[in-house]
Amino acid sequence: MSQTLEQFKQAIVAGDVDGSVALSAAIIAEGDATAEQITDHLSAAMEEVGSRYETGEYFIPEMLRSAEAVERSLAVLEPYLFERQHDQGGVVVMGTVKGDIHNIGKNIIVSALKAAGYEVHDLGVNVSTAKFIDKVKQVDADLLLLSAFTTSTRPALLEILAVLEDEGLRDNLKVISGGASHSPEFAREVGVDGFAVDVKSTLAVCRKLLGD
Ligand code: B12
Repeated sequence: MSQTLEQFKQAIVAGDVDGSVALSAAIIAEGDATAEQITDHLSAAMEEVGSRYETGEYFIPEMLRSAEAVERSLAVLEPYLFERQHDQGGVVVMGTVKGDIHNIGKNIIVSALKAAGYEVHDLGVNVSTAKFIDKVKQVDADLLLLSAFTTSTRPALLEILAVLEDEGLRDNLKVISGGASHSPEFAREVGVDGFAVDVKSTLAVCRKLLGD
């Protein structure tokens, strides 16, 4: 199993869409990988792609091919991931905040939460404050997860928190933020209830805030 997961990770790093889809099917056929192992390998692959981009080894086309490999693999893997759900999760609204279009890390967290048994409403990227608030009300969310990858998203995060407060929605809703460029200090300053850096810590924060 670990060999297939390793090959899967390498296929994503290489931007090999067909290879990563075929390996996703192999992971399902082997049947012994946990949801956490799968999302850990997806994250590690994209972190590697991110650092290759930053060091100038990869350019935007390579990165977008890897992103497509993740997206297509998740489409294959999601039913398998959901079969293995173990938590009785709450209702989650998630999206990338206004002005920000990064979605790879968000999509991985969405899949991991669904796999863990949460009901997840994914609003996509560049999501306005109004859209977040409407969805939180509509589905009576327990958790609002905000992805923010660039530091210029700070006003958007502050606006969402201010509107939630004004509308009296803060008592029954926990807000968690995360994404590249986030630090515990940034999260504290903005005033969210929780912050996490990867799949494992995100699941831990969600469980803690829901009192599981
Ligand atoms: C891929 C990428 C892109 C791709 C995005 C493709 C896509 N479909 O998402 C493209 C090329 C489009 C892009 C564009 C830009 N990018 Co860019 N991008 C990256 C890069 C290299 C990797 C991001 C990634 O996918 N990482 C892999 C995933 C798995 O990790 P992740 O995103 O961090 O997600 C994990 C955690 O953060 C966490 N997480 C994610 N969301 C959430 C939410 C919650 C609630 C929680 C708890 C946890 C959590 O869990 C995830 C899984 O482990 C990063 C650098 C980096 N190393 O992060 C820069 C980076 C994020 N980009 C950056 C910038 C500046 C930009 C641009 C403004 C560039 C430009 N000048 O045009 C534009 C932004 C346009 C916009 N309006 O948003 C900067 C942000 C810097 C800053 N401090 O503001 C970074 C940090 C690069 C850098 N060092 O300068 N980018």
